[in-house]
Amino acid sequence: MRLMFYREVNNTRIELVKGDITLQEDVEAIVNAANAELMPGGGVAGAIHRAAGPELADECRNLAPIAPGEAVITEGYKLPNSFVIHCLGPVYGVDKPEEELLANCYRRAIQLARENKIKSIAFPAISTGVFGYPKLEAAKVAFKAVLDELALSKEINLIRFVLFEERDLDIFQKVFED
Ligand code: AR6
Repeated sequence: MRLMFYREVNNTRIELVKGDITLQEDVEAIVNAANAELMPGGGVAGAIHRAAGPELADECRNLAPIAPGEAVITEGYKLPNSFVIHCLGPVYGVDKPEEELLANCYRRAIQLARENKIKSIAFPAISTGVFGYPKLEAAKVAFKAVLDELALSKEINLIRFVLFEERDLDIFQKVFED
């Protein structure tokens, strides 16, 4: 994992790193870019379920389906994290209004963290893979949603964006610096 950039906002450290969401050992909760059925699938969801083991899908079965913009929380099982917060992002061009639905994912995830006394969370770039959300637009929505939510309380210590590809890190960094 490579720390690229950080900033303090209202008592919270916001970090950008290049890395794998399943290898964030120092955060209490990681966020899954889930599907509606909360089943393994590809991308982030596949990686998280593989690392957590089959008990994660067992717990998820009782919580599915979820709608775009919604989030649910489970245990982390074999992951190094105590919790997984599963968010369903919008499919770009299909689930509308997509900005609002994507923002809801980030905000709801942070709210669930707060409700569960979680102080550190790592997010992937929700909806920017299979769901086709353009990265630059997604980065803008993600930061705004996180900043809006953090303005409401000081309880979260760390929010980390974990970008899988160098190019995505560059995009998120540019938006973050603006
Ligand atoms: N760690 C961090 N980021 C990752 C990782 C990883 N291990 N793997 C991929 N990414 P996606 P979505 C990046 O497709 O667009 C699944 O099949 C990836 O480069 O995982 O919300 C589910 O089952 C991309 O930028 O999520 C759903 O059906 C970003 O994470 C559907 O895909 C999100 O890619 C969800 O699609």
